[in-house]
Amino acid sequence: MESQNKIVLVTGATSGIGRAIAIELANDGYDIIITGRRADRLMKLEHEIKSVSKTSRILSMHFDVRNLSEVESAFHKLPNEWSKISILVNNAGLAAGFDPIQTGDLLDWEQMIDTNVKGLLYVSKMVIPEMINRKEGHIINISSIAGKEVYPKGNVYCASKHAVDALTKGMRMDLLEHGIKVSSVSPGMVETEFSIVRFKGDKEKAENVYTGLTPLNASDIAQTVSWIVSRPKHVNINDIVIMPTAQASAAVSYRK
Ligand code: NDP
Ligand code: 8X3
Repeated sequence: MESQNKIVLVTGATSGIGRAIAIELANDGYDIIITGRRADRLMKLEHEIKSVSKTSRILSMHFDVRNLSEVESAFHKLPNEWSKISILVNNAGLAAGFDPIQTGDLLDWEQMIDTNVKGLLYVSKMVIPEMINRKEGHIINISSIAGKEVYPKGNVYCASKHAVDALTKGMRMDLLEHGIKVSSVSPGMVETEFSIVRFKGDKEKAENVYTGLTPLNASDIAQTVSWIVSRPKHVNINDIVIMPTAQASAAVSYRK
């Protein structure tokens, strides 16, 4: 199988979409580097993948994407046999808060911009040079419908995902001559820990987001990524916007 022994790095693999992507791509036969801040969850996922996949190697890397020196130190410690990363999935991200701009919390804004935009850049900066050396690689940025549209109270989260959309296009242009593919996946509602994080642990508010409709699940996005990375060498999927059937746009959903 062509995918055998290629190395994938997934950021934000401790939960939701990133976790599902790590499992899906391990099942596809890739070697996987899983990353996130929660070391206990990384360890559990490592065991889970090892117990089901006989062909995939797995390595955990523990860092906060917002902290440049942590990111650099993690990559400098990467064992040589793991240094040739073929696929980077920039997935770590979050929405913090759901407030109109006039009452939004500065710390929430900084957390979203530092994670969704600067964190994506820090990790990409570590991975791109080796891809350029090998003239081979694929970067997949997990953006959002919030990177295409703005909705009320989405302000800074939407701005951060619009930045991801712009960076995806910019990376694709700049890396073109190096044979590196750049794609994005832009989902609508996916039921993960995303809303619990956005509403700071308020489970009722988080559950209300999905009331009366069937949202996407993390595995829907993982299968999409698996399809994107399995296209032939001459084919690049620029972007996939993927929504629940019950959602027509960022702000229009049909609830029973
Ligand atoms: P989850 O909250 O379930 O997972 C978020 C992941 O990001 C966790 O693994 C978390 O790991 C990681 N993460 C967050 N902050 C940091 C940080 N500072 N450093 C390192 N890792 C971090 O949410 P989702 O799986 O839903 O979100 C994944 C991506 O998908 C995000 O970029 C999100 O914006 C995007 N998305 C989500 C949608 C949804 O409806 N759920 C729709 C569209 C896009 P840890 O806390 O261990 O560090
Ligand atoms: C997450 C989807 O609609 O909450 O990116 O912005 S949404």
